[in-house]
Parts: sequence; structure tokens; C-alpha cells
Amino acid sequence: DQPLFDPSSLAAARQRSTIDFDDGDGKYHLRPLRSTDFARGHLDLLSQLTVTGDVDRKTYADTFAAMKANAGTYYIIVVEDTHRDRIVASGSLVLEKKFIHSCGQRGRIEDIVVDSDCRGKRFGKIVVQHLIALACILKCYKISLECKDSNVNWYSSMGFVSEHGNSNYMQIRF
Ligand code: 16G
Repeated sequence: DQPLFDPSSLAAARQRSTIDFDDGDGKYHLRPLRSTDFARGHLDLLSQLTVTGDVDRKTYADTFAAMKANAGTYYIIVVEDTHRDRIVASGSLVLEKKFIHSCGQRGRIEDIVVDSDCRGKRFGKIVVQHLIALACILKCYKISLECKDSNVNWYSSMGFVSEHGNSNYMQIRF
């Protein structure tokens, strides 16, 4: 059982994040994805966002290992409900190296999903705000995302701005 990335960078992001995480007296943990999260229903949660396909434990573990081997690229954070041993929120930050912007890097925010049973706890905002703080710490010059029409206002409320005349393509420049 290993974390996808060094938890200390998430701890640093937590200090910068402007939103307070109510952990329900220790019931909820905000942490990097772990290789054992297959058993905690990570894919079931992702299936609330889109098709996941029929992925078995080994394929999940191989994909996790491939992500982890690309150090400094994949940052997936989750909220675990420790009472139910389930993942109830998840979001990804993926970094891409560039020659432009002084050999900088950009980030992409992907696969933001909150369990439909856990709405109203602000877990979505907490995950996204921590990914924004993480991108800042990791020195991204910008982060971007694509989202449904119905989520444009929600992402605007966290500082994302539509660009190129496409309201569903949104970014934050640091
Ligand atoms: C949304 C997600 C994107 C995800 C896609 C899946 C965010 C900000 N956007 O656009 O990351 O990959 O849905 O839909 O979470 P698809 O199966 O049609 O690609």
C-alpha cells in the first residue's frame, strides 16, 4: 500500500488553501490516492463521472504503478470516509513539462467527482482548492480544465476563467 505522491506536498497545499476541511471529527481523510483504493471503491466513484469500463484489481494496480513511476506528473487526491472505508471524492492534477515559459510546466485538473451521497459537505471545493494550491507550490504557470455547461459557474467561483471564447475551457494563470 503506497501513496501516489509524497504526502508532504499535500500538507503544504493544505496550509495555503483558503478553505477549511471539516473532517467530521476524524471521519474523513483528505490524502493522496493509495494503491489499495481499488478496494475502497475508487472506480465506483469515478463511474459517477463517466464510463470506467471493466477494470480489475491488477489493471488498476498496474496503472497506479505506471503513474507513480512518472514522478512529479500525477497528483490524485481523495477524501476517504474512514467509517465506511470508501472513497467519496477524488480529483487529479496532471503536470506537463514545457520548453516555453522558461521550461515551465502547466497543470490539468481532471476527473473531479464527489459521491452523490456526500453532497453539501463542500468536498468538491476542498479537492479543487487543494489541487490549485498544489499546482501553485509545484510552480505551474497555469492550470486548465474542461467541464460541463452546468459546472462553469462553480469553477468560476474558484477563480477559473473561460478563454478562447469557449466557456467550457477554463483556466487559472499564476
Ligand atoms: C469532465 C472532467 C474531465 C473528465 C471528463 C470525462 C473535470 C474538471 N472535467 O470533463 O476531467 O475526464 O469529464 O468525460 O473534472 P468523458 O468520458 O466524456 O471524457
